[in-house]
Amino acid sequence: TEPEIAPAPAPARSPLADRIVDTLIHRIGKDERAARKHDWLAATILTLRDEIIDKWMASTRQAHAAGAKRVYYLSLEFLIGRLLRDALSNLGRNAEVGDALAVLGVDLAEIEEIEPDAALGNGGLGRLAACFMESMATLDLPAYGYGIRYVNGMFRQRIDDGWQVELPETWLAHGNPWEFERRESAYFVGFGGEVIGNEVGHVHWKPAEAVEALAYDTPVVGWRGKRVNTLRLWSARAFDPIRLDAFNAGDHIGALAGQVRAESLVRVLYPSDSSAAGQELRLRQEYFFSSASIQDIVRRHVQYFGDIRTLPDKAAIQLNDTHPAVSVAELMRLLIDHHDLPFDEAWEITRKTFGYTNHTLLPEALESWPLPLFERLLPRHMQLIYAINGRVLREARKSDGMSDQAVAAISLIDENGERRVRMANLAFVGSHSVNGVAALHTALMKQTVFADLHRLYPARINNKTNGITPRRWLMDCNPGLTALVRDAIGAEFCDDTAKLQSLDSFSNDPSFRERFSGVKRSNKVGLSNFIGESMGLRLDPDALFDVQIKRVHEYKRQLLNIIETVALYDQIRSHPEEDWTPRVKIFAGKAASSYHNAKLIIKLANDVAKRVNSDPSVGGLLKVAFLPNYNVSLAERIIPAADLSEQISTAGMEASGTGNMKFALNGALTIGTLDGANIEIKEHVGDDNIVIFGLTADEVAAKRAGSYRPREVIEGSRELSQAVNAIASGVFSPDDPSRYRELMNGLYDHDWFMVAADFDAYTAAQRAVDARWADQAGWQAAAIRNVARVGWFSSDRTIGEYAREIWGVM
Ligand code: 26Y
Repeated sequence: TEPEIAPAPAPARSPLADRIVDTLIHRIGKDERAARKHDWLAATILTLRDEIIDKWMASTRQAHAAGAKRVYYLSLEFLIGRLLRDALSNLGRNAEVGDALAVLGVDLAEIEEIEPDAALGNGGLGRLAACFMESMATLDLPAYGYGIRYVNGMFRQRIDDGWQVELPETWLAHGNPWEFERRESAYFVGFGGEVIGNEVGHVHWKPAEAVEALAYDTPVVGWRGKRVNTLRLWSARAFDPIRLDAFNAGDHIGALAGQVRAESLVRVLYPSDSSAAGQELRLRQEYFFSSASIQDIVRRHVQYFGDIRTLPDKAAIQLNDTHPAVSVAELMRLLIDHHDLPFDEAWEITRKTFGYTNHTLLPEALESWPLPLFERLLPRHMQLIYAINGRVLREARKSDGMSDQAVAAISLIDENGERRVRMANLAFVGSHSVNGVAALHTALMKQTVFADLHRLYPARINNKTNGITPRRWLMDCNPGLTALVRDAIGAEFCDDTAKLQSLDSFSNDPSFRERFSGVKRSNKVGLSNFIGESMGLRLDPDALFDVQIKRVHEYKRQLLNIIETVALYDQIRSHPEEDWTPRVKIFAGKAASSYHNAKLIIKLANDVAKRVNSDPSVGGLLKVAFLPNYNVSLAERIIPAADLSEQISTAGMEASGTGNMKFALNGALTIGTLDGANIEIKEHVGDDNIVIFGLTADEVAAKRAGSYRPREVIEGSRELSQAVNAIASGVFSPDDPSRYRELMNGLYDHDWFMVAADFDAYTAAQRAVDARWADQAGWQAAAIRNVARVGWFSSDRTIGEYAREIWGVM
């Protein structure tokens, strides 16, 4: 018989639970019974925020009292994701808040899940900015992030019949409980008009139109809540929200035109990370946020320190790529026109204050603006850029051995064809430091895009290899692995990921390997359940999970992976008797809405998935899944469940990559090319714990310069030609057999991304992966060594280097 058990007394409500309920009632206006999940989420965030505010103010006061130098990170993108879990765990309040909510009948994990992602960025560059913000707070650096409060961030991706469809993402639909509107911090930002006065006398810019920039602040909590910094995002509004004269005259729409114009500035994130938009709205966005940020920085400096000439001692401004590069001209304008400094002094202050980070060498992503457009929108800045250019070119001509060609390459104005303003050159000459984001990338910067500028300013280019925050990308997204590691080596790694090193010897411990693979398996079960529920695809958690998740771009070569998948599919079908490794190929990623080939590659992945997944003859040996709407939260789900990390860009083209670091930290093995940070990951984990294949950057350059004939390569490889021909002839697209003909013809004709050239090496590497997988003990040991040896790729290490070597704040 069942023993009789008295019902447990309802646990008493903690003061924290009372505060959450109080917030719910008084700030959301709901009682407990009427509250829905979103109300609980908002009440929890607001309660937590109230507690954060004290630390926030203490951080500001402390920086002020110390007269500290501040860091300003200017970025058009911050790809933050969800904030609640991150903030809770950084404050060490997870359990406490979870318990308080449980007493109220609310599941913390459930409400964490409905927080919308703040997706104010495209990909790597925006996510890096978010990791950096967290690390700057963790390292107790007084720092501000500046960006735009887009109403619509990164689009939501739906897959309709295999095709990407872009939908607006409305992350602000339920309000944003994290942010504070700062009505007192508003700035005038002008556009167009004319410049009055001349170089000698006092110059004054009279803009033809203006908007007001309005600040919204979000707290950024560092690890252990040591410090809380500010992410300040600008919104825009018209000075006269409504023109009453026009309204009264019956022009109801025209009366609101100013407001609409202002709002259009902050409406959308440009969803491309590969080809510069070149549109007026983009330049307006760049200037809008640069001007507001620089005005804010200058105002704060003058208010705290009195003398604008000490700016470089008290402010370090980092430009996240060239998107905020017009800030260089904006600071010059404020120093000269508003603070009456002579040009030379203003130039010295400017250069000492700015640093510039380059994130891409792709020529089509290098920003430049048609001169007439720039001049019309920013006439005073155009003058200043001419003046800066005059100085730089004089220096260049004086320097030994500068050819006319080199001088032309250094010029801020591109004179080939339509004249354009080169933003990378402006950022370069306006900064005391120019950095790349991985060793190879930095070396290539010196050899290619910036070769002549590097000769003129040889001390300026430096490397800062990227990193990721281990809080979000290990401790928060992979609690199972975190607990296991803590049991094995203690908790010190939570404060210093270099300490993960002590895990290394555990790779030889069979019982630890067992537990390690148990954690991985349970993460895989979790992901399988998610995929089962969301897309109705059943996966075997014991198969090898082979993952490529990132923006879809030809240089990242999802196509190489898909073609190899087709070849493997073919092999399995023709040799079913062989001992194939069961694999799940997982893809996710968005394509820029105007990028035809990238969208076609998404369709191809889906077409291949459809065919392979419904073919009983491959049994459970191969499955393909394209997960829709890749974002930060989905990455947090997938990465802990990955066995194999695909980092297969054409060598020389991926500046760094940061996904590669996240996978390794979560115990996946990398299959990759010698590109970006893969090279440094290989140096850290050791040659035996990574699978490298393919052409080097030098070999790619040589092939491109020489006589590379992809057609011969394809025809020379039976597996490759079979796969390419199958795709080209419509085997995967029976409803439209010619769908992929052009895409495949591109491989035959030029193959810029070396898919054919690297195919055989890639296939061989994949078969080597199969062999390694068969030796589970060896695989787990290598995976453990990855975790133990990639602590160096923490963004704390990266930010420490920026702080000491660029910003002078540590
Ligand atoms: C001008 C506009 C079209 C544009 C917008 C966004 C151009 C580029 C971008 C974003 C580039 C980007 O995300 N680059 C990535 O930066 C990461 C962080 O440094 C690198 O890890 C990654 O290799 C690089 O592609």
